[in-house]
Amino acid sequence: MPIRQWKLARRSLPYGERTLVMGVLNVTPDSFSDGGKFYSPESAVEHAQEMIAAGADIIDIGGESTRPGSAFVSEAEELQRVIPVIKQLATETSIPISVDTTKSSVARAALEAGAEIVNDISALRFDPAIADEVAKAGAGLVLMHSRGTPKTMQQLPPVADIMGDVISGLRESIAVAEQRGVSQENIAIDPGIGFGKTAAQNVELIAHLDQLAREFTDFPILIGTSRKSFLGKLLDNAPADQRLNGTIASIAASVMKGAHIVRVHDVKAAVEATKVADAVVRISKLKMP
Ligand code: 9MG
Repeated sequence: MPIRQWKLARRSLPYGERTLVMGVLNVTPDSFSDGGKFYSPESAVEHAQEMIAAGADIIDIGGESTRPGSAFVSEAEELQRVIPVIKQLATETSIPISVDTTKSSVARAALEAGAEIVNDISALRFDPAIADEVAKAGAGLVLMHSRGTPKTMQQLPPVADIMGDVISGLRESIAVAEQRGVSQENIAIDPGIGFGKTAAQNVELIAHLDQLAREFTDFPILIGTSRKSFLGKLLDNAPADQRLNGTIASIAASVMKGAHIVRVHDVKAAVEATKVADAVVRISKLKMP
């Protein structure tokens, strides 16, 4: 696989050589997968350090829950949750920090505090001015496909052609980002597993990730399957804390289908899984005619 560079605020991250692991750090009181365990800034920073020791390449810090049905939090509340953690982590670590937000004001403050990536689950639909902040900072931008809002997304009628919807939605978001000055080399794309899709459509998106990779050859592909409810559905309604094996299987499948970055809660397990999947991908590519 060719090695390419994803441009961030103060460095470039090589991708394509091995799968990069993004560790999830939720600083919300109600995070669906970790029960809001890392809510205080001290415990959040400690947990980030554990993920870095386990091999995380990026830490993604979020102060607004995106679980299905969750409501927006105020800008003031979100700032209060994420900024102290970003500041502290930026002084203690050298790996890139990502902020998971849909608000341009939070993106700006986070980039000033030391973040290098903005992870926008609305792909600029909620606040296109996020692109202005990213462009000014020369930061990385994750454009994730979603439908509706976290509050409404699971009530929406399913679309007939989910692949088509993801491809056209991401194309529109890339165009908005570029019109506002974000360079193509700063953008990563994400199919948005679990955001306004049925369980079957989530599986379909993983199965057809290679099609997404062919449509968007110049962009790193990020995917987040970790502990999500479609895994619970496949695993006899297993609760979030019983979905590790399913998560690992979905990561291996995603890597085989072309994912460059995986967003996960369980970093050590994901690092080990991606090492094995990467070795298989490398051999498969060498043997291709
Ligand atoms: C914040 N968040 C929750 N799930 C996500 C996913 O699948 N991708 C990205 N980029 N962010 C996510």
